Amino acid sequence: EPVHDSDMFFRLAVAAVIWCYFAESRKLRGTSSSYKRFYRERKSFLCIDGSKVIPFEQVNDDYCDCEDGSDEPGTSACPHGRFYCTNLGFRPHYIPSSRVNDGICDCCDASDEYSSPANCQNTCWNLRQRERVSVEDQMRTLDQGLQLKQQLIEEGVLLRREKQVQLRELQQAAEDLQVKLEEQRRRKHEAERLKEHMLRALGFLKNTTHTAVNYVLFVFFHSITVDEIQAKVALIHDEEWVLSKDEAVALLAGDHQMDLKKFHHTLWEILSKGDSIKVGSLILYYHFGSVLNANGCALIDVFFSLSDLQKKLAINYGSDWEFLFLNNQCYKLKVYEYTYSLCPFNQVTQTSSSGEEFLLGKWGMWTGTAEDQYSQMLYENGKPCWQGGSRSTTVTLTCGTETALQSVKEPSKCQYIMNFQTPAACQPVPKQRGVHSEL
Ligand SMILES: [Ca+2]
Ligand SMILES: [Ca+2]
Repeated sequence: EPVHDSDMFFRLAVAAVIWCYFAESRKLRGTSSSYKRFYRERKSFLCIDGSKVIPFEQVNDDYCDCEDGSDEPGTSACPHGRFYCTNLGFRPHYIPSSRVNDGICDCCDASDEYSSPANCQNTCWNLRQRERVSVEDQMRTLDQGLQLKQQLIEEGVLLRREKQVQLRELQQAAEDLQVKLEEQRRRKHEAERLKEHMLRALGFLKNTTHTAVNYVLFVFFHSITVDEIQAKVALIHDEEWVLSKDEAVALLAGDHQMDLKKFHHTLWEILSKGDSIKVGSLILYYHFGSVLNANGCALIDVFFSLSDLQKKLAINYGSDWEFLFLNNQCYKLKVYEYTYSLCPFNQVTQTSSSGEEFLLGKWGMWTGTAEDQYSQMLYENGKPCWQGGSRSTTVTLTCGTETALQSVKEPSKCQYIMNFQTPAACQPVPKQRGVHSEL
């Protein structure tokens, strides 16, 4: 019957269209939109690496034909193949083709488990929502962090000004004391000269020769020798308070004797400039011996304060001095039986529950990236390690609304990693994650 025939024809045609559609969707399974053009051919398929031509039926037939796995984008047949998760509504990405129909949901759109007992649900929308909330949280933190940073910058300016005033006051105090000491020395010198004249007269009178003349000469020239320096100058260099002969000679500018006034001037220069490198990164403590009095002691105190302040002001506290407030602060974190302490621009220590303290590094330098050098700090030359070298700590700074030590790890022996959060580390341009990346 013609009616029956046409009905049959219509049904066949619909079936053919549906079959073609599924066949095509099967052939395109696991490919990204940019790669779909390789799978349009109806007769044959050229492996994407160009190595082989195969009949088009062999695409996604669950048998690996191409070496690059390009004929099986939607099955797990090829060992090096990759499957494209479209993840509509979230981020598309590739997974190794071995994860196709392996019973574990990998793509948030569940497309990798099209023929498996695993009952995968489409979670792309949830993921997107969760990410949006997280991004909003981050943006809020950044906003607050930047506001706090602005306050820190303003405080930094005041703090810096305060320290500079302090520095000038100390310099003035040192100069005043220096003048007073000079005056005292001058008076003493006068007295000694008188004494010397008398001794000389006495010496000639008594006809005493060598020793008296030498004594007179010493008092007259009022110079200082290597031995005297070793006796009167001590070095505060960790535990050692000893000045070697070489160091004493270095202080006398390579000579074995120096005019006392010139020597005092040299010492003053070294101390006031904080130029302790000259004598091997040491701080000098000058025992003025019998000459030392209240003014001398005060001068030494001023020298110490000056040198300390100058060293602190020489540190790089950020482009807007936003990290200056961290000076003289320490941040602690307890991890198991250890308490870690980060004192920025000073040192990092680890204290065990028994109270034993280890130095994990002294302030070294900023070691951040080229675009943000203030994203990382290095503390080095800590307690020596038994296998050589010394302990060191790398501190990564991240943006946050509070200033706190967040985590401590020891990824390899004697090498510590800390995460430190502070508004001072907030940067106006957030590092956006690649929302549209395909992997
Ligand atoms: Ca195949
Ligand atoms: Ca899977």
